[in-house]
Amino acid sequence: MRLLKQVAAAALAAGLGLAGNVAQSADTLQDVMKARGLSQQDLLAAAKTYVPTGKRDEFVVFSSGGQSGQIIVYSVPSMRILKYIGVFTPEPWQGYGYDEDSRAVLRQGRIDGKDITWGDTHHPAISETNGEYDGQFLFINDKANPRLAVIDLRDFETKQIVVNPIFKSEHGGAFVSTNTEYVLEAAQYAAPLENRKFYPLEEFNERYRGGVTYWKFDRKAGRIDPKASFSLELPPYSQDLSDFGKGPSEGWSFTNSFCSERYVGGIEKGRPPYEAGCSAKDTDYLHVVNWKKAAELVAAGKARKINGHDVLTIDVAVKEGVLFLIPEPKSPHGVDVTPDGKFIIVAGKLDTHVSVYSFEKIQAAIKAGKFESKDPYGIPVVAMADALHTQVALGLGPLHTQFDSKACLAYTSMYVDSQVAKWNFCEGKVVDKLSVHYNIGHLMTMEGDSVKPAGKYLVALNKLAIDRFVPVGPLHPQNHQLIDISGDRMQLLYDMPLPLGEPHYAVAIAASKLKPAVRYKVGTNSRTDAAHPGATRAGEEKIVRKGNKVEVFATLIRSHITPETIETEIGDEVTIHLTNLERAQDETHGFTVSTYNVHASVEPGKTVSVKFKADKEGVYPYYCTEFCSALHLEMQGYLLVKPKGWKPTKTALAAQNYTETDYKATLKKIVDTQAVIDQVVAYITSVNYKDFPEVVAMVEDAFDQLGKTKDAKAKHEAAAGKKDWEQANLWAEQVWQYQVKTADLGLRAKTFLEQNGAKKVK
Ligand code: RUQ
Ligand code: CUA
Repeated sequence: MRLLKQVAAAALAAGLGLAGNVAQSADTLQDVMKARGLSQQDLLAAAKTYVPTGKRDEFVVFSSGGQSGQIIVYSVPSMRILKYIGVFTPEPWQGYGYDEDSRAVLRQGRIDGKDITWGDTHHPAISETNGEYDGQFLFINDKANPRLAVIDLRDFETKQIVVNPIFKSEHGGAFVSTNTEYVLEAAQYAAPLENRKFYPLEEFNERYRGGVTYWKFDRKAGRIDPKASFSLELPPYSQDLSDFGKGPSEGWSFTNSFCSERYVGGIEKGRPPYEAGCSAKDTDYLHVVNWKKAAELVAAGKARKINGHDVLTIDVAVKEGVLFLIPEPKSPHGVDVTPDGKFIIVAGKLDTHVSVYSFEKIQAAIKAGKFESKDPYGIPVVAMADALHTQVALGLGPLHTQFDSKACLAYTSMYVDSQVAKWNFCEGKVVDKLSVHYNIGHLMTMEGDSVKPAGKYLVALNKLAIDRFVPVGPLHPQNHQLIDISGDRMQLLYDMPLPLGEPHYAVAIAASKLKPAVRYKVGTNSRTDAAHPGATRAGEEKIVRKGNKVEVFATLIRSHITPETIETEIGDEVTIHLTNLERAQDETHGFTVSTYNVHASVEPGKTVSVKFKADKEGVYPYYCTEFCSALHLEMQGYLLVKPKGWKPTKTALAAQNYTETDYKATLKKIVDTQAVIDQVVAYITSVNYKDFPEVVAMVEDAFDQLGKTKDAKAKHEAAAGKKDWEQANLWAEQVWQYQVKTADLGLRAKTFLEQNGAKKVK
């Protein structure tokens, strides 16, 4: 109790309980507890998850976005959502699917000429080096339309989508080998491997097949190399989850199945449904594959081409000794290799046990040629008894297993029991159980798939939320529950609703391992990492017309889009290349043209193109869609779509009639603002600002802005010399605009320095 009180007091000191309407009336932690009906346990949980402003979380989670076809990024322990990454589905904020360059990525995901603009994402995987997460790349699969995507963690953007050449659905991916040589994708519902080929269900056993694809990853290019990838043909057993071996089991991979009955339903014909026929037998098969040897066989030309893709057929795989089966209890779901690579843990959905298979025993049986039988396709079957290390009764509906930083400790989700079981896989005994809400699917520990799990936290990815949150209609959010696993007993800390599809699996990495960029090299196409042909430097903006093709080379910088007018004729094909000239952190500009369904997110340095046919006469405003600066609303322009053969009758724009008095007033404003800037500069240079890289960048940017005043100043003075007060006043106003941006940055830098303990120099 004493300790709890101390923690609670510390939490209060950290600012807990100062939010919301209780803040006015409740000044002590006791008051807050009373007013909000909180227990000591609640406060402890709150203190463990609270991250004060300015501080950051320890882990970053990449969660599948389920039917949204996206990835959700949040951080632990605060469970704050950081980003949604558009993967298989257009995502307007990032311009994903609304600019040409990202559309090119989505187009890679077309299947047989069809645009597919959604995905059912299930399993994300982080790239590994020597079995440890390296934070460079992220992969995720699409179960519905068998595809795999590559996301680069330098910018958290989707770079590539590959379509599985032989499957019609998949599930057991993405999983990576210990040095990310391959990304694995296993089929789910069996189908003929040839594309556009019909065989009746009566020929299921002969013509339908499952399989597993090993996508070759080229780390240097940051892309999958489809030509160097291959698949292994497997029987139509409804393959499911998979995992790569590591350590002693390096070079091998493991894939479950859940309908080795090969049952074909048909309730409309009076046959018992799939669910009955697919769970009739007591066991299904764990597929054990020597993928290293399989890759060698493919390299040696032993594969067959199916749809132009290398496939190692079952008979070759059997003959060459790269494919084996082991029975596993009824309708299993997860298969997870332990961090030491010695054991393979299989959870049987319809069995109360988890089965721990020993890789050593499996190898011994294979080496001795000790098989209990062959399956109908001639694949040798190792007896379960010869492969098992132990079986542990955990409860109802065990699904997935993850690992602790402490040796031999594992956590398994139990769907039917709505519980997490903590157990010891070396000794085969249960250690602790915790109820979760409700019907947990996957669970995930920090870096839990790697050879070095980080422990500390576990997230339960619950399928149902039921009564946990304020109701929002019949469709409920999912519930991710954060659990403290640092002690002997598990402690539930936090419930987070995830309202963007059903996240199946998630992976978490230490935030310190991620090194995302702040800006692109100017003129980069972020989707290809190459120089963008539409890249434009300051002062080189132009509009080029060739026939009916209009190409605009535009730039964006606070707070203007150059050019500010785009004149076209009806029927023109318009391409607008946009380069963000900013170097400052977080100075993203957006771009859209009214009614033409285009949008781009242009981060500092990026070049991106939007394209459309100007097929409707009219006047269409375009503007910056990110609130980037005080004059953001003024970051605008007009697309003019003129009728054919239109001729102007008026040649000058309306004048404002500014006077010398206006000009002088603006000059005064400039002098006053400069005084503010000088004060801020005096402060910044009086302290050790150079010790703060963030501030150095801001100062650079500020002087950048200030540097632009030179040109505008020359213009207003020249105009004043000619007594053209309108031009003089407006160019003077432009000088002031640059000053305002400079001052804005300077003040931000000053605040930063004051809050981060800058010290006086000299
Ligand atoms: S799923 S709840 Cu991994 Cu697709 Cu198991
Ligand atoms: Cu740029 Cu708003």
